[in-house]
Amino acid sequence: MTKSALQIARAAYLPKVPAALKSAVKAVDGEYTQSVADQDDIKKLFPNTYGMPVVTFEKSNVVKEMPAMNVGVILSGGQAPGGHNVIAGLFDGIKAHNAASRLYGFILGPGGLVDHKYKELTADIIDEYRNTGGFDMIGSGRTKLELKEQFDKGLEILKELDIKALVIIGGDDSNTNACVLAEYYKSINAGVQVIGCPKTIDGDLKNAQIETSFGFDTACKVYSEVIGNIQRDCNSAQKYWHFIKLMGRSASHIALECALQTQPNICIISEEVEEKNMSLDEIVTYIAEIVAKRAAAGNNFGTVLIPEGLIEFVPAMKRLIAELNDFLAKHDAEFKMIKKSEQRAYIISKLTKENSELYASLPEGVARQLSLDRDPHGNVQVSLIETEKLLSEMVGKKLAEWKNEGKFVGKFSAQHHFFGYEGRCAAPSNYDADYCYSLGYTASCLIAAGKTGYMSSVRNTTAPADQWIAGGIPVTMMMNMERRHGEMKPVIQKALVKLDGAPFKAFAAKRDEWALNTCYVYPGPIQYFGPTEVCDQPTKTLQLEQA
Ligand code: FBP
Repeated sequence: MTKSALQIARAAYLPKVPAALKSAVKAVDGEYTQSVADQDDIKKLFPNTYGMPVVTFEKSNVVKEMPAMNVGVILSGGQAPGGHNVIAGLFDGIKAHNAASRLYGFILGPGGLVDHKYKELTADIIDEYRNTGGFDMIGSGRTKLELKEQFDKGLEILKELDIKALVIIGGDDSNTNACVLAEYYKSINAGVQVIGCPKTIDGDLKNAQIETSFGFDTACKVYSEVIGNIQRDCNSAQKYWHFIKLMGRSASHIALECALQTQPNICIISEEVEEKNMSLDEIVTYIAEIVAKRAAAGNNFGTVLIPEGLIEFVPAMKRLIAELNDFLAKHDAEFKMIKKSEQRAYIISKLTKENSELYASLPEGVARQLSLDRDPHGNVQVSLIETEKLLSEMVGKKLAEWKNEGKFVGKFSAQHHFFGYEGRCAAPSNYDADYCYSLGYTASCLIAAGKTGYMSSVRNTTAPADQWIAGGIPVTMMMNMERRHGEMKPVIQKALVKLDGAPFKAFAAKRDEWALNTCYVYPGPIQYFGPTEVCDQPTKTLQLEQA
């Protein structure tokens, strides 16, 4: 396989790790823990894994002989830069404990465990993938591991391969399921430990114990590079407004981080929209007013960042989608009989007044998306809605009205972008390469210490890597009860953008200045070699949160 010069040089990069992991370690148990909420319920549901102490690994002068052990690993959900380094760290860790230990990767996500699809990960395979982006070493998938039958089927192959520990690398849902699996295997004395690792570019798996999910750092840096490039283009030609949608299924952490890195004219934060109960029209008016003010100063250009999940945070849209879901589920046959050209009018005539008016105000394409393309569960596929086009069309319409009224004197011409897949498999930044390798290595230490139901944790990551703290957090500690598909379930709390948190406050303090003036920052591409202030900076979000 032909490799780029960077790939070849990058393969030799040695990730920086916490000082404790450079020698033999001892596990130091901290205080016993409680779940973040609903303690009685969670305790009842996890009798074998509830309340365990936080673990920290410290340097030990005693090198203990560990028995050889087979370990399995699964990549779950969307790709995130650094996944291969988690596996490399895990591999090096179990080999350091005993050279005869073996690592098996389950193919294409949790489904590989259930369907018994796996491959042994040997040193030559691992070396091929060190410091590379992507999940292609073993692939990933979105099969949910949640049923007893799946757990039992998985146990068959774990027994066959003599695997004593399983590491699940995933987001909040996958780690919740990892914990349920840990509890189940412990309850039946299966002899299999389960350890989780925090992954997702969305950055929404974080809490008091987990500073960040891996991949967020690299993905945001890739998007910020491109946003910076667009801003320079935009500032050079001074003729376009760029509407840029950024990935992040639900939370707006990516949009916020990119705004902090690039200082765009506008960035919408979904959590604020929900908190302020903003309508689509209010969002459009907010954008149009900035466009008009900049135009009045002769600046017919600008940038707008839009989080992918925005639509579902607009309370009125949420209500419209809910009514549409119910209505179309009940009247599916009747709806399909109606001529395409008449479907829109039909829906407008059937919805309640508020929803009908909102639906009628939507551009044709978006309205069609809402009523036609549904997922297998009958839900609107909101991620397919081109929010960037929806907003720019509505802004354009409003500005045309204002032009007639003499309130807008400029030109408005829009370009659209969606950045998501471009960043999910990028070569991990130094931060992610180091963080991921350390998470994987720490997972091996948790396994060696006999732990199960823990998430690998590496903290203090705004300090130099030497000072990072490796350990493990009981997953039950991060859980609360939430309604999911009509049932109360124990889940890890999803971390949305906190409006009283330092990153949002830093953005809110500056956004008016960025809106009217042109304060663009051009972060440039991720640098893998060079001075530490260029190569090793964590995200602004993390720096502000930890300050
Ligand atoms: P994870 O939460 O599984 O890490 O995935 C996040 C994500 O990248 C979202 O940002 C995005 O909405 C979604 O995956 C896209 O999913 P898919 O890869 O299935 O198209």
